[in-house]
Amino acid sequence: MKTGIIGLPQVGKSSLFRILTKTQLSEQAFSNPREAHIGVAKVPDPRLDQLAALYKPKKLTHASVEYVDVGAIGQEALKESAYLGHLRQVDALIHVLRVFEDAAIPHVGVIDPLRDVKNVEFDLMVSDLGQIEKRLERLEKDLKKMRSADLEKENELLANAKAHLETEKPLREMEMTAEDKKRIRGFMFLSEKPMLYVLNIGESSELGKDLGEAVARYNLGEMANRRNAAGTAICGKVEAELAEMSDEDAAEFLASYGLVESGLSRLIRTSYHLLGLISFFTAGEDECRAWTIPVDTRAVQGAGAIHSDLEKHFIRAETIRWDQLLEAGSEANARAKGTLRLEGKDYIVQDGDVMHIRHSG
Ligand SMILES: Nc1nc2c(ncn2[C@@H]2O[C@H](COP(=O)(O)OP(=O)(O)OP(=O)(O)O)[C@@H](O)[C@H]2O)c(=O)[nH]1
Ligand SMILES: [Mg+2]
Repeated sequence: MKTGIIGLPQVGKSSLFRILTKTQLSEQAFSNPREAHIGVAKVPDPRLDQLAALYKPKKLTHASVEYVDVGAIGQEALKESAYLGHLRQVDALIHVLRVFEDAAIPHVGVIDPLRDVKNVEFDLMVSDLGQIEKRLERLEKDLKKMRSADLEKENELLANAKAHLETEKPLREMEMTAEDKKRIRGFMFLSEKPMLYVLNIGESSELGKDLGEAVARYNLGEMANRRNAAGTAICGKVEAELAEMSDEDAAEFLASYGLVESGLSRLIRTSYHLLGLISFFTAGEDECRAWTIPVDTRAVQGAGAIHSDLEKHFIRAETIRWDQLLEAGSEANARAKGTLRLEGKDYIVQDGDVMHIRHSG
């Protein structure tokens, strides 16, 4: 699962990418605006950290998400096939918005993130619309030559999508059946991708408060509450400093700003959930680990995320919520207390479950 980082020129996209993925890229690597950079970020998870404190495992493995940093967005960039190609293949988008003031770094017009959101959304929709129109022309010709139920369905769906876009609403807000979604999946429409708006705010003495209020203050609440969208804020400058610190120093630094966690942690988690992903855990003395699965995954498929053999030879999953396990102090205690459950193949795995897969293989 990949998340693309987009935004207008010089808003802090690459800076965010660098702190997210801790990728050491030379300045030169950033000089080609049509080149995409791909990196992996660990998904911070205090629940997993607490399980690790209990088990003291030899190995601790967090979930991870991939991020893609591309050059600045705009109608011109979106006409380039290399640029479009990078963006199409991601599963969700993060739109970085400039709020920080810095006279040395150019920005088009005054600071106005809502305007920037609307402009970029418009560009994404124009790009999708162009693609749809091209396909509709082709379909019209093909349908004249032969009748096909499949092509007719596609034609109708794309005509609906076109009408939807013409009301200036992104495809992520369109009502679609699972079948419709599948039918248009191949187009990889940009405005259909889940969207996280990220306000990159300046430093302040009340950073905790300012981060918390930013989405409302810059009038993004309405946009961020729409279907398949979310909003959050970070302070890129402070995050860059935090990234250089030890965990202890970072915690102290955050506390001095009245924060319990960094904006970056929240951002990663929000983008993880926006992708429709949750984590379940396996815990033991060898390894404590988070496994990534889509919401509504059955236990037997969850087992498959660990190893295909576990899926094949699945018998049952010993399951307990992470906090119940911590409260019990051990699996044996949990079993005695009755909080450890035995779940079958069709159990829907919940975010934060700790599972032990029993298998016959
Ligand atoms: N003051 C301040 N400057 C920042 C912040 N984030 C980035 N910058 C600066 O803004 C400039 C652009 O940052 P980048 O991260 O390269 O921005 P970008 O969006 O990737 O830029 P392009 O890829 O060229 O569109 C650099 O000089 C950064 O040092 C921030 O939070 N505060
Ligand atoms: Mg950049």
